[in-house]
Amino acid sequence: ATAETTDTADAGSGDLISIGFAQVGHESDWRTASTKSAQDVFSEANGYELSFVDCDNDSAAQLEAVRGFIQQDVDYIIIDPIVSTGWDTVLTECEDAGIPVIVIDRTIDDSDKYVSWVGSNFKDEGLACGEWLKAYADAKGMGEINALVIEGSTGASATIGRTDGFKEIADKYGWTILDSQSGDFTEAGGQEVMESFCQSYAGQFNVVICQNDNEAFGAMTAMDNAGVSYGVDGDVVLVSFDANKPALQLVMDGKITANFECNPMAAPFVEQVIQQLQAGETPEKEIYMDESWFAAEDIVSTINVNGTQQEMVHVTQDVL
Ligand code: GYE
Repeated sequence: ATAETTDTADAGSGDLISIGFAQVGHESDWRTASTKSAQDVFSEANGYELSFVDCDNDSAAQLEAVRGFIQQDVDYIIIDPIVSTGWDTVLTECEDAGIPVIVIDRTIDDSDKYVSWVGSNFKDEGLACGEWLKAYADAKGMGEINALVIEGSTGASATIGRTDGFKEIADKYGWTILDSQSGDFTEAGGQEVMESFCQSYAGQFNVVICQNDNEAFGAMTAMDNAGVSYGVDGDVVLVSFDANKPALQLVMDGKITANFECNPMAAPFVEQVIQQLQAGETPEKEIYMDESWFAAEDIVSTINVNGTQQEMVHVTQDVL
């Protein structure tokens, strides 16, 4: 796929701070919110000139986009890395060109040649999901756990963290993960994977973990079509990540049993980093954003994640 560039800059806008943003793509509602956050914050009215590239989930296109920003000689480069590896060469090129890089959302695991990273702890999200499920299953007397996982895009740190976190808890309590397949963080992908799961594991599963809300929407369609009931009154516990508004409504309706938030609004934090750099200050290397864990039923109030007690939020109209 060819990446599409939208350059919102006026020619000769010399006083604006120029920024290139290599975005993952447009696979999910979360992503749409992330893009909007950047476009709102890095507007001309706020003193910025944003070159935005939608990399359409294509790693090669993303490297090309970053190199394009080096050629444009932008002041700062923001990268939301589609995959976590393969970055050191291009980040060295950014460094040699004297352009500071800020990484958002997903992490880069094979290079630290960037100023700051702003995002979420995906492993903690997976651990939280597992610990909540343990408490919920005990409270409901569920017995054996037989789970199916619809993973996000392969190689994305968000996928790796959520998968590892949940698996760690599944191993700890001796649960069975019947299968774990990528739905590519899309609704169509979630539906397709769930359709095949419904055929291969008919009657064998009681938990479905979707690594984002769009996959959960697709999985719901597939389960509806296959006559599988889910949610608080159904046979299958349905869990999701992201907690976007329509998905939280589904939690309130009892269709999604629990949802683990991931905050897409990184841009205001990135702006702080840029303003610190402009002022000659040294920003923090890692900036974690706040997030909450949401449940349809008010039966598990806190869960222990990595040694800290965290609150589960019972979704009501007030939360929406
Ligand atoms: O969960 C998903 C998006 O990287 C955390 O990517 C992000 C994930 C998010 O497509 O909806």
